[in-house]
This record gives sequence, C-alpha cells and structure tokens, in this order.
Amino acid sequence: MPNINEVTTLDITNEVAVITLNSPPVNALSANVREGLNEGVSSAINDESVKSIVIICEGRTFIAGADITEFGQAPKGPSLYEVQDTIENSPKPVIAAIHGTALGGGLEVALTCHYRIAVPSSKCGLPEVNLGLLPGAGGTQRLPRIVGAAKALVMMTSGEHVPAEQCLSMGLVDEMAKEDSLLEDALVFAQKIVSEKRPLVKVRDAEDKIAADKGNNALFADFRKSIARKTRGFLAPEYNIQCIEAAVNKPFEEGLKIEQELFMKLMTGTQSAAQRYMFFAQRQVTKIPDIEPDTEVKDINSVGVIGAGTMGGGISMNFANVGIPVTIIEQSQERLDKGLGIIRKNYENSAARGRITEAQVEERMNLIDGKTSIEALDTQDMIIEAVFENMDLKKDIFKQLDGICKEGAILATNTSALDVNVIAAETNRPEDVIGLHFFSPANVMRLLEIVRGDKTSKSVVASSLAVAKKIQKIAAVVGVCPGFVGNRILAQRQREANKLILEGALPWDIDDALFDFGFPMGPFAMSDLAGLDIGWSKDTSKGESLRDVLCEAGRLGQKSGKGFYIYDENRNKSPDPEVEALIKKFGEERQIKMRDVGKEEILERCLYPMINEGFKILEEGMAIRASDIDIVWTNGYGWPVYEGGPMFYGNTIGFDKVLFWLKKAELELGPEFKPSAYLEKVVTEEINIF
Ligand code: 3H9
Repeated sequence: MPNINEVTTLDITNEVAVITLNSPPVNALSANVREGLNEGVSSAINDESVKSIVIICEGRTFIAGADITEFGQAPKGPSLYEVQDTIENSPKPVIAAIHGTALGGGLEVALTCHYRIAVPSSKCGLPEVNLGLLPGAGGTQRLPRIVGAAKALVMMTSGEHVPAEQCLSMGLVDEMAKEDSLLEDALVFAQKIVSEKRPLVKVRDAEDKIAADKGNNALFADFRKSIARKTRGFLAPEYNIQCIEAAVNKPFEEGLKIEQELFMKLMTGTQSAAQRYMFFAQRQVTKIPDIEPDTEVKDINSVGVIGAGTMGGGISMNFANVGIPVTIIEQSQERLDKGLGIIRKNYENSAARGRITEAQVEERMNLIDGKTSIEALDTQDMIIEAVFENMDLKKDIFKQLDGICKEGAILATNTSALDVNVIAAETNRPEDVIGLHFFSPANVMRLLEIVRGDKTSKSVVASSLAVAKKIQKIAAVVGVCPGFVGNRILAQRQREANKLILEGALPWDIDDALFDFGFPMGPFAMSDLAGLDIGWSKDTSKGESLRDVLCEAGRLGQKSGKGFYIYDENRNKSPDPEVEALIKKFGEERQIKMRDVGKEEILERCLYPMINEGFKILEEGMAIRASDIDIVWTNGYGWPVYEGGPMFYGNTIGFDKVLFWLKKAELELGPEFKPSAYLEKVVTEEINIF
C-alpha cells in the first residue's frame, strides 16, 4: 500500500482509489492531512487504472474540522481551498465515506466531494459558531445549496451535529452504509456511480434549493428574531446568517468573498479567541495532574440523596435521567411527597415541551424511590447530602452515614461554602468524603464543583469526575476554601455592587452595566429572583443594612411584587423611585457621599476584584489552572463565553492594567482591593498563566 505521507495512504481496489487518513485523535485538517489529501487525490486522478476515489478515515471519526491548534500560526502546506479545488474539479467521482463526525472543515471537504455515504451512527455539522467563527472553507455557500437556507440557518447558528438519517433526508448525505461495513459499501457505491455514469455533482453549482428564497428577506428577519435572545452579544451567529443571505442572493464566488471577509473578522477578534480558549479549557478541566489515567474508578450504579428540597430533587433528576436509581431521604412523608411531586411536575413540564416522552416520565420516576429513614442508605454506591447549609446538621448526618453506608461508598456533600474537611472528620473514612457542589436548578445547570478535601482519595476524585461526565456536567476540581471558586469570586462582585449603590449608582445602573457586558442578569435582579429574605428574619432585623430596610418595607423580591425593582403581574421589572428614595435616605443617614458613577467604573469595580480573587485562588492552589476558574464562571455564573471568563478577560484588559487599577483602588477605597501577590508576580515576571 503506497504511503502518501505519514497520515495518508492510497490503495487501489477494483478501480477505486481509497485515500485513508489516519491522524489521531480526530483527523483534523492539519498541514499533513491537507497535503496527504491533495497528493492522494491528485495521484488517483493521474492514475489511469482509477475510475473513482473514496476518502475515508481511520480511528474514531471522519475529519472533525480544521486543526484549531494551527489557528494564528503561519500557513504551511497546501491551503484547504487548494485541496477542495483538487477534489471538486476531479474528472473522476470523489466520494466521502463518513463515520463518527464530519464537522466544520471536515464537512466542507465532504461538500466538495461529488457524493457522500455515511454510517447510521455518524453525524454532520458546521459547529464553527461555537468557536466564535463561521465555516470558512466554502461551507456557508455550499450548505444552503444542498439543504436550503432555512435548514442551513438552524445548523450553522446552533452548530448542532445532525444524525446521518436526518442528513440523508435533507440531501446532505446521498447513501447510507451499514454500520460495520463503511469501506465495503463505499466501494460498491463508487463502482455504481461509475457504472451508472452518474454526473460529477458540484454542490457549488446547485441552485434548486435556494432559488425559492432569493429576495425572501422575511425568512432572515424572522430567523434573527427567533434566536435573538439566545445569541445576544455573540458576533458569530449574525455573521453566519449574513453569509447564508449571500449564498441565497449572490453568485457563488461573490458569496465566497463575503464568507472570507467575515471569517477573517471573526478569526482576528477577541470573541473567537475566547471561545477557542474555552474549547480547550473544557477539555483540560478534567485532567488532574496528580491523578494518573489508571486510577481506580468506582462503578456508581445507585445513588442516595439526602433532602428532597430544590437541590436534592434537582440532583436526583440528573441520575434518574441517565438510568441510575436514586433513593431520596426526607424527614417526613409530607416533605418527601412534596419533593417527589415537584420532580414529577418538572418531568411533566419537559414532556409537555416535547423534550421527553410520557413513557420517559414514568421510567424516570420509577427510578426514584423515597424513604423517610436514613437507614435506607446502606447499599448505594454514592450518597449526596443536600440539606440546609448548617454545619452542625451536616456533621450529624455524616456521623450517621459513617455507621450506615457500605464500605467504599462515596460520601458527598453538596455544600456551597462549608469546610468539607470538617465534615469529613466526622467519619472514620475521610478518604471517601468529597464535596459535590451542584448549582441551582441542579437538573439544568451544567457546572459541578468537585471539592477535594485534604484526605479525599484519588479514586474518589476520579470516580466523581466519571460520574459528572455520565450525568453530563462540566466538572471542575477545586480545593476547600470558603465559597470554593465560584461563590468566593461572586462575593467580590456582590460586595462592590452593594457598596456602589450607596455611592450613587442605582441598582438598575449596575444591573444594566453587567447585562450589557453579557451576564444574563445583574446582581440586584438576581437577588430579587432568589428572594431578599433568604437568611433574613423580621425578629432579628435591625435596619442595619439596605437589605434589612427593604425587607422591613415588605420588599422581599419578585415573590412579593417588589424588591430592588417593582414587578408587574407578568414579573416584568421596572426601576422604582421608592427604592431610589430609600437608598438615598440610607446613604445620607450614614453620611455616604453620593456622586455620579459611570458604566466603566461600575464594570471595573465589579469585575477587577473578581480577577484579583482568581489570582488569590491560584496562589493558594484552590484551582488547578486559570482556565478552570473560567470554566466555573462561564458555566455556573453566566459570564459570557465570548469574554472567556474572568481570567481570560483580565488578560484581554491586560493584567498590568488590572494591577495598576487595584493598587490605586487600595489607596483610595480600602484594603479589600489589595492585589494578590501572585498577580504582582505574573505582571513583573511576565508569566503566562494560560
Ligand atoms: C473549522 O473547521 C474552520 C473551517 O471552517 C475553516 C478553515 C479555513 N483541532 O472533544 P474530544 C482534540 S473550525 C484540533 O475530547 P470527543 C481535542 O482538543 C473546527 N484538536 O473528543 C482533544 O485533545 P486532547 C470545526 C482537536 O470524542 C481530542 O481532540 N470543528 C479538534 O468527545 C479529543 O477531543 C469543530 O469545532 C480540532 N478541530 O469529541 C469540532 N477537535 O485529547 C471540534 C478535537 O489533547 N471537535 N480536538 O484533550 C469536537 O467537537 C469534538 O472533539 C469531537 C470528538 C466531536 C470531534
């Protein structure tokens, strides 16, 4: 079998040239792969014994896209466009044989082939949007020509991986292969194309799927409206739409030019840099330096959850969703019934929205068993305690669990701030104790902080990571410190937001600044949603904080129709002059001087201390790497992905600038702004923390 290069082979069987790519892990279009493809197809074209050409991949997948690690580097080898030209202009039919995923540049290569055959389990997609990009190798012009503008809009703005059968029905795939015989079926298909003298189909020339939408501006206007909320702040979805508009309304070559122009704009911008960084951050976060790949991972086939409240219920749903039976413990039958009722209602809401079937509602409910005695937790592989944040209560529960749970069971606490080591010390098996901090609503939010105690065993950490993956969470391993990574950083923003409203910024000024930055909600709208009276009591309130004053005035948040804002019957919020007056009075009584606070100052005051806290967390070893902090904030707290999380954002601003600002703020505003020693070191020694 002649080798084209180290990642490509060319083999001729029954007049069909088979070009096989083998570039693990995902056959990305690196310089080597592009060279191999180009040379392979060219030699097959020049070989007179060859009548048709099949492109196929070894390993887990067809080409999964351009090689993202090559972005920003000097170009090497043939460009992707050259390769595509060679394929598309081949005088012999070229067939892409797809398994795994044909994504991004991979699908764009397949779209320059004359035909595509795929196995049922394979998927096709143009997910560039999720990297803050658009398909830059003709995909924006070819996809609409093969599936129509409406489907292309959905595929390219969502980045979804479309299952093969669906691809077949929309014309993206021409032929299905059997799951285990892709090569054989591709060979037969290639020979059939030749014997039936089928045309060399060039997707670029196809007009029938887009003809009807020429000049149909409403299609695009309506689509923009339909995704506006979800894509607020992101540039890439809009640019993808503009390319599809061009595909529909302009000749192919003109459309390609627009694609190139917009691709370059995105590629050189901060948003795509942030999103590409997040792509790798997400793959790094589960790699724990001192936990070797062969560390024992325990099977988790049953789970116990203590507490059927909002957290306990949401946590239980995660496990039932993937077929793991859950035993939920509550103190009384009444509370248990209430909790189980809420779970059922959540599932029924999902069924009503068509996300799951009625049968699945029953299947999942059948996996959840309620009990009123903690003694029922004697057989489960993992126990998750999700009771109130009260140390004495948690200590007591862990002491009991130690006596009840089977040997080797993982004992987890869902605390959001308490000391996991203290909880672990209540047991004779601290190595089995770990923190699993879910975020509310736990059945929806993707983040999980895995809190590694001083004595937690490696196997328990590795097993928790494996379980997290199974229940589709994005898990970050963090150390034991008050608030862990997420809430510890949140406390900085909260403190400054609370101070700023006494200095002259109104709650809605702060919320608007953070909303415009890209957060889904500002801190005051968030407090209203959660309820201002969480942890507040009428009997003990002394009117010392603004919160006391608001709660005493019956402003408890959304549930009472007013909090920092006033709400209408549909829970739409508006600024309230009464709150403005209360704040003014509160500030005056404490002789706090009011002044004009601008948007830029709000952002600096709220965000820079968060970056500083991130550095303190790294300094103390409470997060493994800077990008883990960004994973926590983008997945658990709504930090906009296109700003890459607090650490990436700090770098975009310039850590030197952040340090300078903090030093000034320390002098002018107080010691809470004191810069972290690690930040100082990073700036003076020009250390790259990423
Ligand atoms: C593009 O194509 C632009 C073009 O339109 C225009 C060009 C002009 N490059 O996810 P996994 C690595 S943009 C380099 O854990 P899975 C990944 O980092 C691209 N490396 O596996 C990881 O490395 P490590 C459009 C890549 O089985 C390893 O492969 N395409 C790339 O769960 C395994 O990855 C995409 O956006 C890449 N393109 O999922 C697809 N892809 O082991 C991106 C992966 O060192 N990729 N790696 O941590 C994916 O969605 C998933 O990787 C895939 C496999 C579904 C393929």
